[in-house]
Amino acid sequence: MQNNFHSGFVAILGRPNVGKSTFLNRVVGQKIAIMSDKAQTTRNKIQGIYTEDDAQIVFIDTPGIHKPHSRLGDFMVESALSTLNEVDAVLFMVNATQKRGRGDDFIIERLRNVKKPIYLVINKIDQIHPDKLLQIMDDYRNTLDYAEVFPISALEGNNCPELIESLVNTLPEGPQYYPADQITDHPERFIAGELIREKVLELTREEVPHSVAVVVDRIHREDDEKVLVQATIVVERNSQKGIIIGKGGKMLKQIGVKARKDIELMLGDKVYLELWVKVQPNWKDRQVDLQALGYKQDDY
Ligand SMILES: Nc1nc2c(ncn2[C@@H]2O[C@H](COP(=O)(O)OP(=O)(O)OP(=O)(O)O)[C@@H](O)[C@H]2O)c(=O)[nH]1
Ligand SMILES: [Mg+2]
Repeated sequence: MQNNFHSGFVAILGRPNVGKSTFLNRVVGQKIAIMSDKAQTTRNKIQGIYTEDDAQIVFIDTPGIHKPHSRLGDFMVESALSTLNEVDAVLFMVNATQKRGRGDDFIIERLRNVKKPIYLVINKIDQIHPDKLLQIMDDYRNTLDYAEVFPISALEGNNCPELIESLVNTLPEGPQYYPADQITDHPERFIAGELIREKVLELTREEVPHSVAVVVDRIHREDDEKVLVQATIVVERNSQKGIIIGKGGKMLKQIGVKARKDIELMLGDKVYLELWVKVQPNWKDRQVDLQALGYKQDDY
């Protein structure tokens, strides 16, 4: 271990859609967590590893904390809250454009017993007038004993380097947990599936995005420059299957083209993407299905 190397684990917690995954991707400089304007985009904990010469921070992006309406929702909220036991600091992220709500207060109550430094991170400041920022800072001031308060824009990057510098100084001396070039704990297979799901979130509406899971069945290198990726999009109902496939297969094609581009960026190779669509009624409430689709209790 080098002298004075600082390291530790930092959870990013908050309501859905506040910009947790956007922040994670900015920190590691690559898309490892999918993002969307729909709530409840992230479903699993995802580590994003930030390394500099004398420090390493392992950020843990978590599913947005919400009131669950399915076993999948229970899994998501449980896995987000479970990070509180395993981290050295917490980023509590809120949306500068939203008033503090019941969801935020629920999280605040859960943070009350956390004995680690808690940062209040007010995101999306690019969308508000500075006067509004003072109001929201005031609104949160007495809710917890925050180590620091950072207004940021995860989208544009404002104040993100300062936040990281502050974390580096707060974290204890410790080992480098991961090699300097590793940016996530999840395999390419997982991220490829997520990138496909991201396109479904982008291109569909209403209940469809929440009813979709993606399983990558196979990633196979065909030759030096081409990779075959085969994946199944799982939905809950026949009608949703129809929407995903679209008229004459148009929607599935669009999902495929967009996802392929992102997977190529990740793998650095040409990708041939084959997609199937399968109906698995009620998978969000069936424990066996949840496990098979990658939402496992032991992955908390
Ligand atoms: N204007 C603006 N938009 C942002 C910013 N950060 C994130 N967003 C947008 O907010 C939406 C949600 O971002 P995500 O990163 O998916 O949010 P999340 O907190 O991970 O959401 P869940 O995974 O559902 O909990 C996306 O449309 C982002 O582009 C920001 O700093 N400014
Ligand atoms: Mg997210």
